[in-house]
Amino acid sequence: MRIDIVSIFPEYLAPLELSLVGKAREAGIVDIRVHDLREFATDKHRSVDDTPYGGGPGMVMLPEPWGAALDAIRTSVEQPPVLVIPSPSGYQFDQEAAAEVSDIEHVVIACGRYEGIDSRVAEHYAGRDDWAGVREYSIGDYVLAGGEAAALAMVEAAVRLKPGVLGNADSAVDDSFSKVDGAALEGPVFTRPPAWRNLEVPDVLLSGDHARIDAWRRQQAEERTRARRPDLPNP
Ligand code: JEB
Repeated sequence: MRIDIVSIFPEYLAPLELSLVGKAREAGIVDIRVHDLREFATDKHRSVDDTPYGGGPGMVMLPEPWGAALDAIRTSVEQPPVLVIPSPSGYQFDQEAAAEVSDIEHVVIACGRYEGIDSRVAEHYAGRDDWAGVREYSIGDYVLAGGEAAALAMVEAAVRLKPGVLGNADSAVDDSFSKVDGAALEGPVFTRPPAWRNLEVPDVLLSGDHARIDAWRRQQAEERTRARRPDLPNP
């Protein structure tokens, strides 16, 4: 899988060299390339933004540098990529979306700043038959200052689903939000020591009675889901 990320703050994407995603890159499972949008600005001041038509606060990203950057990436590959645009007004980037993105051979992520990217960029690439579509996604109902933090979240959520990335091949499908086992949150987890600062691990987990342990875990997960996320399915 290949992921190109375009941003005016390419250093913001440095954490993609670390931990799980960094190891997946070293293993050749994912090829991630970060590009500086400003290198595609052509005027004397390397401008990437201008005032919004119709008035209002802030600035909007110019379509020309985005067109130049995205066309250059497209020219460097044979197959049509999917364009992903993080946006506070996007479709929800949930576990299902992460699984879909993890199955795409080439994803290009366009990280905006200011008030976002001129809307014609998404419209243009959605209508081109040498691109495989445009997906605008939001990672949650809060407002970020740009698309980079969202891109980090999306890449990590997608890459960890790739075969060979997790040590345990089964653990990715067993998580909270996986549609495999209903959609309940996971319950509390514990490790050694059995008592820490006057807090004890629940006896049932030390009992060795796996039927009782499974029943307890299911009940804890359902209780937590009811309390914290009444919007989620809970069998
Ligand atoms: C993503 C972004 C901005 C109005 C418009 C733009 C580019 N869940 C999310 N919250 N915010 C973003 C996001 C995602 N995904 C997000 C891209 C951009 C925010 N902004 C700032 C703020 N208000 C610019």
